[in-house]
Amino acid sequence: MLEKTLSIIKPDAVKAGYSGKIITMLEENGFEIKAMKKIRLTKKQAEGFYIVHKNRPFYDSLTTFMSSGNIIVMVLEKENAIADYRNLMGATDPAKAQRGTIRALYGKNIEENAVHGSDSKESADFEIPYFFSSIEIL
Ligand code: DGI
Repeated sequence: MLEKTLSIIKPDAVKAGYSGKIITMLEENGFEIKAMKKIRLTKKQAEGFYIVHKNRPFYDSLTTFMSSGNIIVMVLEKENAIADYRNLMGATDPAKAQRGTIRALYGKNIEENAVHGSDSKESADFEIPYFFSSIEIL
């Protein structure tokens, strides 16, 4: 099924200059970029985005990190986009991510792990409109 998913290039990867390489990987793997912008989240906006994690011990650290620098948010489209992009990202901890995945190549540690991707259709339905209105999506 043709699906949309939300992708974020996180502050660590934007700062390190990996954005272009990551976008190339997305295109080479068949993802079409339907919307894209570079923004910087406030702490409150990062907290709202990660609200499902509000009771996790790393919530404050994660949202501080996500608001520490510029990010690139994208809507990606492809057959089976949600699961396929999760596979291309690799495991949350870059040290455990399969070789050749974005996190294995460009992630630093379990928090500064280069990219985000929606983990389900329900997440994508919350995350895409968090950043984009319908007229901003091709
Ligand atoms: O969907 P993922 O990004 O792979 O992972 P997740 O939904 O379990 O967690 C969301 C983000 O929270 C993850 O990309 C990085 C951060 N995180 C997850 N587990 C830990 C963590 N950060 C720290 N510091 N420690 C953790 O154990």
